[in-house]
Formats: sequence, structure tokens, C-alpha cells
Amino acid sequence: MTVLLILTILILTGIALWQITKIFELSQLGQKKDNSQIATEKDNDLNGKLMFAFLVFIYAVTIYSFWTYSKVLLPESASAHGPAYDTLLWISFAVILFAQTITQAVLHIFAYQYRGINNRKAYFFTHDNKLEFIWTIIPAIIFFMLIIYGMITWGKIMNFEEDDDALVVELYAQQWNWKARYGGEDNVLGDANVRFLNDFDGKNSVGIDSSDPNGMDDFVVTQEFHLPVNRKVIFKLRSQDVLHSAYMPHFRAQMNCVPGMITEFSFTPTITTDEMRMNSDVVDKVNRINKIRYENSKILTANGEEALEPYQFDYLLLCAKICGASHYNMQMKIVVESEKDYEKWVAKQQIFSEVIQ
Ligand SMILES: [Cu+2]
Repeated sequence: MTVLLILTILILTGIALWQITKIFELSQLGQKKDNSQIATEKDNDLNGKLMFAFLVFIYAVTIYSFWTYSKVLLPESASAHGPAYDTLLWISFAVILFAQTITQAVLHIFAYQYRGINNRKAYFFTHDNKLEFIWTIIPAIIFFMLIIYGMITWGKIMNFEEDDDALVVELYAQQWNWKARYGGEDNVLGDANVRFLNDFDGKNSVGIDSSDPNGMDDFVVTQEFHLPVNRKVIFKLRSQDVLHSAYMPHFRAQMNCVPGMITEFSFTPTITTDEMRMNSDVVDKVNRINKIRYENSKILTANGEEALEPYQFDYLLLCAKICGASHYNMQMKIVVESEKDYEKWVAKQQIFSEVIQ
């Protein structure tokens, strides 16, 4: 309803503006006016200056955006491969920023410098092979280097080996929540398939195959999942219904979850949740959020409603594929902790053979 109202207002405003222009044109009828379609000296001068002003405008917006929004970027990466990924990102940013600064400056300064002036004649210049060669080969070499660098980084991140020490965790996506399954004592996930979802009166929430003995000690968690710090984790990703994407931004990790197949990603968490909460960028961000929450709570309590709880930083698993109505809220908390705390948490979980009894 609100959208319809806004649209109506916009359309009506448009019509009103159009009518006002027509009235203005009519009121000018009696006066002497240059109706020629050929640009005058004044037009050329104005357009040249506007081109230059636009250059100043885009640089001002760029600097303002860096200044204002760099604080909402992610904090330092919490995984072993993260720094390599971040370096790749920043180098790409730097190359793009450098190229865009030069090309935009040249484009707009030339438009201003060589704006139309009466009696000035344009220099007739068809082409120059040397120039063409230079501005083709330089971007080609830079792109080639960026792509090779990106592929090497990607290869290093993705070519993980299945070693025995790595913890295996399955992330199970469905509209619209996440579940995580652990292999239990043997660290081996039992076979699973959506066909088994209805077994055991719906208690088999990720479809574990009860005929596979490996699955009996598996356990499934729904609210949050825990990872021991400095131990490699291999994620096996599954989806029950549509395409989802497991996105763990603080660990610089993202991989699609595709129905009917198992995709994989691996990383080693290097910073515990408690340590990350002490990170100065995170502390600043939490303070900023809580200031907003505090102001909003004042309004809420004035209206007799409950105040908002203060925000506390947590690692998150999010969905990065638009997968339906509640996609925006498809998330799960991740806790990174010491091996000892992790073992304590594992001991509290109920394994599959207990669940189905
Ligand atoms: Cu999703």
C-alpha cells in the first residue's frame, strides 16, 4: 500500500513538473528567443565547465565514501587463508582505483579543455597504431596478471587435502535455516539423503541413512555450531530444496549449496570468538550499533514497549543466494573456541542413535 502511494505521488509530481514546464514555455512565447538547435558559444562553454565540475563531483563522492564507509568493512580475517584473500582484494581495488582515476580525469579534462570555441578548428586525427597498441597491451597485461594471481590464490585456498586431523562438518541448508552435522566420535559423517527425512517421525532432520553405522554417532545442531581454533575444518555442504550459499564473511569463505550434490570448502579458524570481540574494529562497530540500539530503545520504552538487547559480536554463517521470502534471516551463529571448550560442547550433544530412540 505504501509502495502504491509513493508511486502515485512520484507519477503525479512528474505530471505536475511537466505541466509547469509547458506553462513556462507558453509564458515565453511573446519574447524574442533563440530557437536554433545549433549550440552557441555560451552552450559549449557551459557544457565544458559542467564536464569539469562532474569530475570534481565524482572524486568528492569517492573520497567521501572511503572516509565514511570504510568503517563498515569486515574486520581482520579470522581464518588462515584470509590474509591471502584480503591482499588479492586490496590489490584489485588499488589497480581499479588507479585506472579509474586516470581515465576519468583524462576524459573530463579533455572535454573541458577542448570545449567548442568559435573559430577554433579541431585537429583531424584518424588513428595512431602505436597509441592503439599501447592502450590495448597495457590493460591486457594487467588483467592477465590479475587473473593469474587470482587463480593461484584460489588454487591455494581450494586445494585442501583430506587429512585425518581435519574436523568434518556438514552444513545443511533449507528454506530458511541452517543445520550443522558433526561426524561424532569417528569424525565420519554417515550417508544421508533427502529420502530419509520422514524417517523416525520427523526426528531425522537432515536425512541420515540409519543403515549406515557411521551415522549413528553423528549429531545435528540448529542454533549455533562450534569450531575449535587452529584446527582445519572441512565443510560438506548440502541443500534440501533450492540453491543456497554458505557465506562466512569473517572467515572469507563462501560456497554454493546445490540440491543433489555435496560441495566442499575448508578453512582453519585462527581467532576465537572471545578474541575477535576484543579487536578494536569490532569494538568500534559494536559500540556504534549499541548507540543506535540505545536511542531506539528510548523511543520503544517511551511507548511502553520492551527495550532492545545490547548487541554482542558473533561470527555468522549466512545465506548468500536469494532463496525465497525469509532468505534475509537465514543465518546461524558460529562459535570459535579452544579445543577444550569445544570438547565440552561436543560432550553435551545428543547423537543420532539417541535421538531416534
Ligand atoms: Cu538460502
